[in-house]
Amino acid sequence: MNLGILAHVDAGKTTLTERLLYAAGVIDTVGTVDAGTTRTDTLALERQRGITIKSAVVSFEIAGTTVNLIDTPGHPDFIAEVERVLSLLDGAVLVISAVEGVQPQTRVLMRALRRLRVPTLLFVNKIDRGGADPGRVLDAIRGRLTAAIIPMGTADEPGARDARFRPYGFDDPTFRTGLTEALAERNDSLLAAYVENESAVTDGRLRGELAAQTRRSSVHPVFLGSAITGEGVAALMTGLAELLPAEAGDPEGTVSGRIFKIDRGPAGEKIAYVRMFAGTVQIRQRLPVETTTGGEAEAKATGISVPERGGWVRRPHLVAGEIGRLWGLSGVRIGDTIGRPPPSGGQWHFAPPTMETVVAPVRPENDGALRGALARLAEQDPLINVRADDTGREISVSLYGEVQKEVIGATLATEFGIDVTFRETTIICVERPVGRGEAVEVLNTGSNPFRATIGLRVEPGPQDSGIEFRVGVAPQSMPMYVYRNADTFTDHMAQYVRRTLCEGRFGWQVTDCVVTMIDCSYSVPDGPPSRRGPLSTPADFRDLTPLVLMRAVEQAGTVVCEPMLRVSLEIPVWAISAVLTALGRLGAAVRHQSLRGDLTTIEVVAPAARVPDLQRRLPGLTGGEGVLEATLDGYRPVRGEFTTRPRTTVDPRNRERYLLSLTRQGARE
Ligand SMILES: Nc1nc2c(ncn2[C@@H]2O[C@H](COP(=O)(O)OP(=O)(O)OP(=O)(O)O)[C@@H](O)[C@H]2O)c(=O)[nH]1
Ligand SMILES: [Mg+2]
Repeated sequence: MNLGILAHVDAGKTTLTERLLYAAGVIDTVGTVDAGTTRTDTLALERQRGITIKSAVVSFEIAGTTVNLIDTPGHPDFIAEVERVLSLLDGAVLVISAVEGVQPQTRVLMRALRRLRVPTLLFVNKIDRGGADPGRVLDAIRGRLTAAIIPMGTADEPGARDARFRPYGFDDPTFRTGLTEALAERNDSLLAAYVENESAVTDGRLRGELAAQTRRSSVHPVFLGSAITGEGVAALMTGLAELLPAEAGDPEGTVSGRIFKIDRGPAGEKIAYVRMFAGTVQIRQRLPVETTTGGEAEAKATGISVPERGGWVRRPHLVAGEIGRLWGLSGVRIGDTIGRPPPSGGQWHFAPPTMETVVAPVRPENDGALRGALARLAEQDPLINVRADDTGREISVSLYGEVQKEVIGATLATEFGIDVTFRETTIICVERPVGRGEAVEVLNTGSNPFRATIGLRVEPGPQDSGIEFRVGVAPQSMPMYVYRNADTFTDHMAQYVRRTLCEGRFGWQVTDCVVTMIDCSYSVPDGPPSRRGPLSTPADFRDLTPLVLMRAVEQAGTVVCEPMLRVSLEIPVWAISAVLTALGRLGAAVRHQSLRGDLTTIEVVAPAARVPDLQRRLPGLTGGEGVLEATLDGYRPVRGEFTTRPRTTVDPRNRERYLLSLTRQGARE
C-alpha cells in the first residue's frame, strides 16, 4: 500500500510517521522533529528548520501488508513535492491539528484528494496539547472540508498530557445508528435492509460497507490521537489495514510505472524513484521510457532498491504496486513514464508558482557553475523552471514563496559552494485570449518553410480550464505513416500546441483557451500535384505549429491576468481596524470574518503582487501577533499597466523550446 501523509505545515506528519514506524516495530526509539532525529527529515536544512522540505519514503508492515509511507512537506512553498506523489497513492492520511483545526492548506489538500478520489482517513492530532478542542475541529471539518465523515471515536480529557482516544464500539447504539445512516445514504440495498429490520444489519456488513465506501472515497473515517504520546496511533494503524485498499496490480502485465522523484547519489549518480502500476522490471532489462516532452527512449536499470523497514535494500527486480529506486536511467526526468503510461497523472493538481526571482552569483566567475547547479535543482523540482532572458545573462527561477527562496539559496551554498543573491521577486502572470483567431499555412506555398498544412483556431475557454486541444479534421488528412494512428498524432499536436503557448504575445503562459485544428495535410512523393513532394516528417508539424498558432493568438488578442491570493489573517481583536485600513489600501476585498476568543480571522482576496507588502507590515500592525497564510485564488485581468516578460532563450529544462523560438523568429524574418 502506497500511503501519503498530508497536512498543513506543523500539523504533525513527520512526528506521526515516526510513531507509526515505532508502533510497527521498525525502530526502537522515537526520534523528534525538535531534536532533529526523525527518520524522514534527513536533510540538514530540514533538521535545522524543523520543517519537512522533501517528500521521503519509509516502509513498514501492518498485518502482512507492506506499507510504503510517503511523508510530505506541509509548507505551501513545497507543494510541488505533494503534487508529484498524489497520483501514486493508494490511500492517504490527512492530519489536522486538534488546536489549530482546519487550516488553508488542509482545504487545498482535501480538495485535491477528493477530486482524485484517493481513499483518505483523517487523523485529528495533538489532542494532548493545551487548547485542543476535538468537537470544534470535527464541526470545522464538516463545515469546511466535507460532511462525509465518520468519527471513529472520541477524546477523553483533550488538552491534557494524558488525553486518551476512546474508540466507539459497534455495540454503542449512537455510533451504530449514525454509522448505518451515513452508509445507507450511499447504498440503497443497505438502506432497504435498515428500514426493513434495523437489527438484522450485522456488524460484519457494516464493517464491510464502511471499508468499501472508504475505498471509493465516498466517506472519510476520522481517528483522533497524539503523535507525541502515541495515543490513538494503534487504532489508526488498524484503520489503515482494514479500511484502505492494498491491491498490488498485475506483476505479469505490461510494464507501467511513473518516475516521481529524482535524487543524486554520493558520486553524483542519478537515482530515479519509480512507482510501478503493472508488470515487473528486472535489473539490466531494456525499458521503454516516454518523456514528458513527448520523446521516447530506451533505458536500462543498472541497480534497483526498495524501501524495507525504515531503510533501502538492493533487489534484482521491482514489481507492480511497489515503489523503488532505479540507478542507470540517466536521461529521465520527473513525470516520465516507464513502459505503458499509467492510468492517472500528467495533469496538475495544484496551482503553479506565482512568483519568480532573478538569481545572480556573488562572485561573477561562478556564473557557469550556478547555471549547472540550477539545472540540477530543476531536475529534482521541475516547477523551479529555470529561465534565462533574451540576452541569456540573467537567470530566474519560479517560486512559491520566500521560504523556498531561502532554501534554494542555502542549498546552492552548502551543496554546490555557490553564494548567490536574489534580485527583486516579481509575479508570474498569464494571458487569456479575448476573442477568436485563426491562421492557416498551406503546403507548397511561398510563405511556408515546412512540408505540412496546418490550420489552427484559438478561442477563449472557461476560467481555470487550462488549454484544451481539439482536432476538427478527418483522420485521412493526418500523416498516419509517421504517427501510427489518430490518437498519437493528436497527442503530439497537443504537445506542440502546449509548448508554443508557454509564451504568448506578452511572454506569459497562454491559458484558458480552446485550440482546434481546422486544416491538415502532408506531402508525399506520389501524391496529387497539390500534395506532391518529399515526405513530411514530424519535425515539419512540430516546427510549423508555433508559426501558425502564434498568428492565430495575435489575431485573437490576449489580456494579461495577474495572480490573486486568498489570504487568511489571524490577528488579535484590538488590531482589526488598523488591519482593515491597510487591507483597503491594498485593494483587498474581505470575503469572510470570524471570531474565536480574542483572535479574529479575516479572509481577503488581494493581488499577489501586494501581499509581500502586507506581510512586511503585519508585525507592526499586530504587535507581532498576526499570522498570514495565502493560497492562489485564480487570475484576474491586470488593471492598468502590465509587464511584458522577456522571452526565453536558454531553458535547461527544455532546449527544444529554445530551438522552436529560433525557428519562429527565422520563419518570420
Ligand atoms: N503536543 C503535541 N505536539 C506535537 C504533536 N505532533 C507533533 N507535534 C509538534 O508539532 C511540531 C511540528 O511537528 P512535525 O511532525 O514536524 O509536523 P509536520 O506536519 O511534519 O510539519 P511539516 O513537515 O514542516 O509540514 C513539532 O514541534 C512537534 O513536536 C502532538 O501530537 N502533540
Ligand atoms: Mg514534516
